[in-house]
Amino acid sequence: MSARPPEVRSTCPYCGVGCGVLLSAGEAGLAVRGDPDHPANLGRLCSKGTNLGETVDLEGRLLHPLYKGARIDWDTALQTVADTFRTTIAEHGPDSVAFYVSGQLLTEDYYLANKLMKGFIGSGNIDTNSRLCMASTVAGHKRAFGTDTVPGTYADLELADLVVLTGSNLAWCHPVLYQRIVAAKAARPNMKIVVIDPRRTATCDGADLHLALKPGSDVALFNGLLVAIADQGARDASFADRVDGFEAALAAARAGDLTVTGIAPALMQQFFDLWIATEKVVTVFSQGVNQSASGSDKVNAILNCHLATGRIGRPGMGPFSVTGQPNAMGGREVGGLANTLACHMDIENPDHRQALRQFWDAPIMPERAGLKAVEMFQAVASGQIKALWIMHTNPAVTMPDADAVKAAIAGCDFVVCSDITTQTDTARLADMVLPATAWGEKSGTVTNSDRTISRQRAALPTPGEARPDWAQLAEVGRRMGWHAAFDFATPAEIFREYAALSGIAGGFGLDFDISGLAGLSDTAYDALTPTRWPVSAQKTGGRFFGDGRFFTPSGRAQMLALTHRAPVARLQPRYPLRLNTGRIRDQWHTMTRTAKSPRLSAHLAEPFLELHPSDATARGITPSALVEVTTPHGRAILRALITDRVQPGEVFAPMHWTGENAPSARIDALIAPITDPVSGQPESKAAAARIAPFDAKWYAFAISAEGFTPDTPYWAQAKTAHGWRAEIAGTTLPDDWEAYAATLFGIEGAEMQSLSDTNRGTFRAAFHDAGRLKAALFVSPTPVAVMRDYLAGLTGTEAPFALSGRIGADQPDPGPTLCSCFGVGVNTILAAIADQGLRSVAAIGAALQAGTNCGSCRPELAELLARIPVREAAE
Ligand SMILES: Nc1nc2c(c(=O)[nH]1)N[C@H]1C(S)=C(S)[C@@H](COP(=O)(O)OP(=O)(O)OC[C@H]3O[C@@H](n4cnc5c(=O)[nH]c(N)nc54)[C@H](O)[C@@H]3O)O[C@H]1N2
Ligand SMILES: Nc1nc2c(c(=O)[nH]1)N[C@H]1C(S)=C(S)[C@@H](COP(=O)(O)OP(=O)(O)OC[C@H]3O[C@@H](n4cnc5c(=O)[nH]c(N)nc54)[C@H](O)[C@@H]3O)O[C@H]1N2
Ligand code: SF4
Ligand SMILES: [Mo]
Repeated sequence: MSARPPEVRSTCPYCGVGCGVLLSAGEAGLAVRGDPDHPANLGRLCSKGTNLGETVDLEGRLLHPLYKGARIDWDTALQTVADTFRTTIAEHGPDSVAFYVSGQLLTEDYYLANKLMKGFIGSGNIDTNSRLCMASTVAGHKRAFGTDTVPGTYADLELADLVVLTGSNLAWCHPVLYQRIVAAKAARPNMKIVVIDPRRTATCDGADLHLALKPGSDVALFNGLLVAIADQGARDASFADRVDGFEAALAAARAGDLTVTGIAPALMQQFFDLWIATEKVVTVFSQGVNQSASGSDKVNAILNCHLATGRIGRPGMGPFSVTGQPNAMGGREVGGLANTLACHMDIENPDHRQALRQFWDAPIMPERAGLKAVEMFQAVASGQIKALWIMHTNPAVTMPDADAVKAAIAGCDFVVCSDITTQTDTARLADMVLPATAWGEKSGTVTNSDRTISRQRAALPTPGEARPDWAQLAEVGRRMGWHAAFDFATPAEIFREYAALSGIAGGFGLDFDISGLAGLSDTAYDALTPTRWPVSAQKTGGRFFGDGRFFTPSGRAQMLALTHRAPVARLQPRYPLRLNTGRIRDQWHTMTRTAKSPRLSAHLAEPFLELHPSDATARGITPSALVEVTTPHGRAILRALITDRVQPGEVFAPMHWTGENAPSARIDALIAPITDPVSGQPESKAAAARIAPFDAKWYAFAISAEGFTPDTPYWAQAKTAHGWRAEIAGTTLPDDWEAYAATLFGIEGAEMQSLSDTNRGTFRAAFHDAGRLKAALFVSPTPVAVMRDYLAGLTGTEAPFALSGRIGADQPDPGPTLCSCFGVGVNTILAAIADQGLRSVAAIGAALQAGTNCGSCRPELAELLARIPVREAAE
C-alpha cells in the first residue's frame, strides 16, 4: 500500500475570514478539511469551504488563450496584449488604458498589476472590485486614523462582552467567524449580540437584540449613540487628548433626527444603554454600511463612538470592518485602488511618490488618482478608455447599471479578460481571454480580515496551458519593454520585493510594514505560517491604537461631524419600494465556482425576491409566483419569497445569478450608478423599485442529465448530483408540448412518456434512454407543485414513475435541502422536530446529523425550532 501523500496547507478562496485548509488530491478528487493549526478557523470550515472539492473539476475551464473566440498560442496572445496597450498609450496617452482587477487576486498578482499600471504605464487607472466592497471603509479609516488600519484581531470578537453586527449577515457571509462568536457566547452566556440590519437574517437567530433600521439610516443611529455617550458621561477622559473633533461631531449628532431610523425609541435606548454600559464592545460592519451613498460617513459614525469612549485597540473592543474577499485586505495593502499607492502610501503625497518611483526605478508616476470603478466603465463607454484588462472579476454582472457596463465592454476597442472560464457574462464580451490557473493550482499569499497573511499553495497540477495571473502580468510588462522591473520567476521573488518596499512605507511612519519578511528565502516563503502584520523591527502582529497613537499628522484620531443623508435613489410613486441586495449562504458572487457544486446548489436553487406579506397581498402576488421587479435602470424576474423577514416597503434580492444561469435575474442591471462622494463606492443596497406579478402563461420544472438552455423570458438552472434542474416560465404557449420538450432537451431517439390534461393545462413528459431517466418536464398554468429535490436526484436512475412528480405515498418528501453537508431537507427536519420532540440544534444533529459538520445551517435550524411549536410530551 502506498503512503498517503502529505496534505497541502492552503487557504480557502472565498471569504475574508481566511480559513486554513488541508488539501489532498487523490483519485477520488480533492479532499478538503479545515486546518486545525490555522488561527482564523482552528479546523472549522463553513459549507462553502467544506464543499471546495466539488468545484475544482475541469468542466467549463478555459485551458488556452482565445482571441475573438479562436484558440491562439500564448506568444501571440501576450504580444498582442503588449502591442495593443503600447500603441494605445503612444497614440492616446497613458490614461487611455485601464486595469479592472479584484480582491480575489493573490497579493503577488495584485502587486504586479499595480506596479505595471502606476509605475510603468504611468496612469492611476487601476481600480478593483474592492471599490464595490471596501472603499467606504478605506475612506473612513483614513479620515479617522490617517491610514487604512483594522485595529483589532479575531480574538477580540471572542473577548468582547458585546458584539454589534451592523450591515453584516455574518452567519452566511463569514460563517466561521460567526461560529466563533456563537461558541464564545455559549461559553459566556452573559455576552450579548446585537444585529442592526433592515432584514431579519440568519445572523439574528443568535442575537439578543435586532434593530431593523430603515435602509441607509446608520449615521442617524450611531449619531444617536454618540449623543447618549455624551449625555451619560461615558466619554473616556483619559483618551480625550488622543482625539480631535469631539465637540463638532457631537454638535452635528445633536442636530440629527432619530426617527429616520424607524426603530422604536425604547428599543433604540436599550441598544444605547447596552453599548455604553459594556466596555468590551466590538462593532462589526460590512456591506450594509459600505455599499451606500453615505458609506464613508456610516463608517466614521461607528468609529466616532469607539473613539469617544477610547474603546479601540484593546482586548475585546474596537470597530471591526470584516473584509469580503479572500484578499480584499491584501489589495488595500498593495495599493490596488485608483487613489492609493503600494504599502498604504498616498498618491497625492509627493514624498511617497518619489520614494516609490525610486524604489521601482519607474520611468513615470501618475500624480493624481485614476478613475474609480463606476467612472472607469463610464470612460470605457465614452471611448476615453480604449484598452481594458479585466482580471479575476465579472463586472458585466456585479457593477451597478450592469447593462450599461456590458455595453461598454462590448463597445471597447480592446478588452482582455483573465479568467478560469469563458462561461461568464464578461469573458463572453472580451476580445482576448487568457486562461488563469485557479485556486487549487496556484501559489502566493492572501491577507484576511484581521491582517493575517497566509499562504495559498498548489495542490493540483496546472491544467492545459493555464498560467498564473502574476505570470501573465509580468510577461506583458517585459514585452512592453520593462524587462528588469518585471523579471520575476516565482511568487516568492515578488513577495520579497513587496516586503522590502513596505519598509520604506514604515520609514514614513506608516502602519503597513512587513519588512521583516523581506529576506525570506524560497524555502522560508514556502513554509511561511500565518503571520499578522506588521512584521518589522518596531512591531510584530498585535493591535493598533490602544496606545492612542494614530497615523494622522497630529498623531491624534479624528472624529467627524456627520449628518444623516437618505439614500440618493429616491422613492417615488412609480418606484415606491426599497430594493436591498446581498448574499446567500452557499453561493459565491457570480457562481462560477460554487454553482459547480450540487451540494451548494441545493440550498437555494433559484433567484428570489424576499417581500413582505402586506406588499404581496397589495399587489396580488401569491407564494411561489414570479415577480417582475423594475427600477429606472432595468428589470428582473424573480421567484416571490413572501416573508416577514423583510419590512413592509422593502424587498431583497440576491446578487448571484447571471446571464449564464438565470438571465432575467442579473440584479445589478437594476442598480443605479450612484456612488458615495468620498469613497466612490456604489449604493448597491438601496435602489428604488416597483414590483408586479409576472404574467406567465405557463410554469415548468425540468430535470435533465445534460445541460440545456430554455429560450423563455424566465429560466434558472442549477446543478444536481447527476445533471441539472431548471425552473422555467413562458408567456406564449407552444403549439405542441411534446415537440417543445424534445427540442428543449435536445433529445433524439429517447423513449418519451407523456401525460397531458388539456382542461387543466398541465403537461408532463419523461425521457428514458436504455432504461435510465434522461430528462423530464412538468408544466402547469400555475407554479408547479412537484417534489423538486426528490426529482433532482432521479436523472440517471430507472425512475419508472418519474411522471408522478412525487415519491411513492409510503415515502416522505425530504423537502428543500437545508444541511448541504449531509443533504438533509427541511421537511425531514420539521418532521423530526415534531415527532421526536427535538428542542435544540444539538438534538437535531444527534437525530439527523444536520448541522454537525460545518455548522453553516445551524442558524436556520434554530429558526425552524423557533417557528414550530413543539408538542409537549404530556399531550
Ligand atoms: N456566502 C457568501 N459569503 C460571502 C460572499 C458571497 O458571495 N457569498 N461574498 C464575500 C464578500 S466579497 C463580501 S463583501 C461579504 C459581504 O458580507 P455582508 O456584508 O455580511 O453581506 P451582504 O449580504 O452583502 O449584506 C449584509 C447585510 O446588509 C444589510 N443592509 C442593507 N442595507 C443596510 C443598511 O442601510 N444598514 C444596515 N445596517 N444594514 C443594511 C442587508 O440586509 C444584508 O443582510 O461577504 C463575503 N462572504
Ligand atoms: N447589487 C450588488 N452588487 C454587488 C454587491 C452587492 O452586495 N450587491 N457586492 C459587490 C461586492 S462586495 C463584490 S466583492 C463584487 C464581487 O463581484 P465579482 O468580483 O465581479 O464576482 P466574482 O464572481 O467573484 O468574479 C470573479 C471572477 O474571477 C474568475 N476567477 C476565479 N478564479 C480566478 C483566478 O484564479 N484568476 C482569474 N484571473 N480569474 C479567476 C471567476 O470565474 C469570476 O469570473 O460584487 C459587487 N456587486
Ligand atoms: S468562513 Fe467559509 S468561505 Fe469563509 S474562508 Fe472560512 S471556509 Fe472559506
Ligand atoms: Mo465584497
